[in-house]
Amino acid sequence: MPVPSSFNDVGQDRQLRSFVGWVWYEREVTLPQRWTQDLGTRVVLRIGSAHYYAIVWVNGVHVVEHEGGHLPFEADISKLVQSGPLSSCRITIAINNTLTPHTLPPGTILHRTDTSKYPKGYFVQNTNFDFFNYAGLHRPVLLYTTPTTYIDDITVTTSVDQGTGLVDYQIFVQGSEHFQLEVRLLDQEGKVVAQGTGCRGQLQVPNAHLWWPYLMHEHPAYLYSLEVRVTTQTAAGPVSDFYTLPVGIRTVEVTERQFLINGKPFYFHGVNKHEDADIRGRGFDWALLVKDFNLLRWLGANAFRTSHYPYAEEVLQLCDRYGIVVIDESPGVGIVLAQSYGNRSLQHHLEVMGELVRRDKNHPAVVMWSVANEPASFLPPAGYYFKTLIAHTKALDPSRPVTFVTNSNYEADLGAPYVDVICVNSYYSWYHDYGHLEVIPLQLATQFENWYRTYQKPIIQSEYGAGAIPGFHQDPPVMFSEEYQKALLQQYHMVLDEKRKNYVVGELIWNFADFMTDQAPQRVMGNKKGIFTRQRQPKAAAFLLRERYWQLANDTRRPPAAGGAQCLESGLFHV
Ligand code: GCB
Repeated sequence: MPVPSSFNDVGQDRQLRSFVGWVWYEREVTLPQRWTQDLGTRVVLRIGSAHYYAIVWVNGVHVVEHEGGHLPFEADISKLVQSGPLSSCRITIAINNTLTPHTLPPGTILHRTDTSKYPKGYFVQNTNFDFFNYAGLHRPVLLYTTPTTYIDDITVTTSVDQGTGLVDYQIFVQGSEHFQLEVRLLDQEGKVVAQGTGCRGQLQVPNAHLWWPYLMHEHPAYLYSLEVRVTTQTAAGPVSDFYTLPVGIRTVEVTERQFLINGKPFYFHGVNKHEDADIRGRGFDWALLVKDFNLLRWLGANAFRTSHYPYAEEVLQLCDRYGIVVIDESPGVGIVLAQSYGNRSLQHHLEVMGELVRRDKNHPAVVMWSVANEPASFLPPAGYYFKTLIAHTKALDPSRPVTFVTNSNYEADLGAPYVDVICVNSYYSWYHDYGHLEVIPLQLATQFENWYRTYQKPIIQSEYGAGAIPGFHQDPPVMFSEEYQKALLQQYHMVLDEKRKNYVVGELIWNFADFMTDQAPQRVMGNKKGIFTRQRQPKAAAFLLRERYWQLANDTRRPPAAGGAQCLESGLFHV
């Protein structure tokens, strides 16, 4: 089984494609002698993502368990690999993709007991979300080393005071109480612009280059490098752990009507994505990722939401580097059962937010956390649930706004009082009023007016769209034709253009690309609301959005004629 990849689509086996339960991965590796002989070396096993529940053994010894399919976890395996004569190391990972009312995302196992219809013991996995529950080792599994005294974590927050960038840092060191800590901030030319010592402090950068979103500034996405060195004295001499963190200096703020980045109004014009592609499923793939970034830049998109779970860290690294703003979403999708609002579910959700914030807090591209997508936020326990969850997320990271994405009625939504920005999904003339594009302007305007009147908070149209099967054409437009997809978007745009003068601060199309779903009569080999196909080729709507996004970015600037936006430079990745 290749890693990283979902296991579902690489085989020729129907049962493996829809398998629910335990799968086992195992691999034997030979470690360099220094790793196994030098007791001053700490050896760590890191798993980027294992969907959903994972148990890990090294040389047959249980080392770690993890719940949650979209965030990394690791285990210090030094003692295990340094205790015997072996320089080989057998890594065994058992993964179970079963979703229950208490997992994130939740799901249910339906036992079919009618023996006239189903064999004994028959069950199926049911989910309340609209994407295929791909499973396996979706991201790299790595072995790495540090000295035994090492940098465990860094937290950086930034602010700006009259042109001076302020970089507050906090560094957590493990392994010893006695060490020296040096910190340097370098600009893109490699010049040291500020330095400090000790675990916590503030670096000041006069005339700082701010981190700006793509298309919002001539030189977007300026990144400094924070170099952190922790040194301990050992019998063999000084030993250092050294880490470089890209730092973007920028501020984020929400007012009654605006979303401000560096004090300037920011309008999200972008997409919702999925980690999804042919064959590899949700498996990480550099070529696919760079293709997606080239498409985002071609489109003139300045933002996306990580619908509906945390994406690979490499995705966020590229967002930092290209100025693509991110709404970073937890796997809280499809929370619709009353059972999923109890203490057990809430406790797990709080832990997941902790893992997510710890992983992504230092990315300048991340400007807002989304704790959930389309929960049944009208159910009585939802008020307490979202109040607690959002307060917890703000306590973990006071520097960013927090939201969840709703499709509930504005009067019934019990979570909305706690969000900073209202993110609302709607599918006018798609899931109702089929074919009646003419009702969109009234229904959409009413939607915005109701939400704003009730909450006086900025609003993002966080999903809208229509399915189109590439190559299906019909004029006048009918559903599933490329013309209908375009025409529906145009109706939305008319209202968005009116309301963005006031309090609407963004629009994110559903979806960037077609993606796989469970099999259902209303899904034709997956969800076809992509403006690109699953193979990343444009439908007619992609050209419409491209024209719009470049205009939104700057009325006088047009998308580059033929060829499209510049490709990311080659040789980008030195991994
Ligand atoms: C939604 C969901 C998204 C679905 C989409 C659709 O509201 O948030 O996950 O894929 O609608 O196409 O039905």
